[in-house]
Amino acid sequence: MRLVTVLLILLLGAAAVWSFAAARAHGWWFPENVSVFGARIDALFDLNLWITGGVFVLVFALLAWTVARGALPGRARPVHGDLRLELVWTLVPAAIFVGLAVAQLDEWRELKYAGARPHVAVTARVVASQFDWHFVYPGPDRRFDTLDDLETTYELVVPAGEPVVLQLVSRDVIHSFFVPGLRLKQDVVPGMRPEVWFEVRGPADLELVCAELCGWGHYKMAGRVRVVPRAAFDAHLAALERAFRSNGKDER
Ligand SMILES: [Cu+2]
Repeated sequence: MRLVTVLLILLLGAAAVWSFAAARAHGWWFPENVSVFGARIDALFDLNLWITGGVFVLVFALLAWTVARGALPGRARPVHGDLRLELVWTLVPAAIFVGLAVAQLDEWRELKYAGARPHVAVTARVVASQFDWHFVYPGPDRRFDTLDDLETTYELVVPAGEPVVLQLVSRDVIHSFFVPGLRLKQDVVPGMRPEVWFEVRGPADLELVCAELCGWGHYKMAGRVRVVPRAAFDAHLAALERAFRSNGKDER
């Protein structure tokens, strides 16, 4: 019976490790990264994955060893108050976490600090609400909350080859703006207006999802981010403006 348990533990551990290797090989992974920043996020993700994977393998090996050895009559020994052990399991994880925190400081600063982001105007405001995404462009006067703002839904069009800054707003509860192809995820918290930025070199059509369980319709809170050349972006804005000025007469 003990042998079966040990084998099951080893099998389960091996299956888990295999699933990660197979996932990449079969494309059950993130979609291809198109953001100029994405490779650095992927490197951090891989670093985390290797560390947690190593700990996972270690724990499963230890578990199998403990079951194989500890179940022998008279060999199991209860441990109470082992200071050395407690120091090890406190200090080692603490060192790993502090190391990870330090390792990602540059990425955090460049992505999250308003002062470190590219100095360009906000391209669009993203408005999250139960259960869809709206996008507002500042219009010809380049200012938000004026009468010429252009609003659209579902599909956000942005220019390629230049930094894009988005301002995120929620109308109700906490949502999360997640574009896997950009390796970009940011919570949208009511009462706050976080800004995110990214840059994509060429045209791309990306999936946008809400990554925060925000109510019964969370599953359908999807959209697209379409990255197009600058000229096509300008044409898109011009078309939106024409539709807006025609007062709906252009729409059939
Ligand atoms: Cu949501």
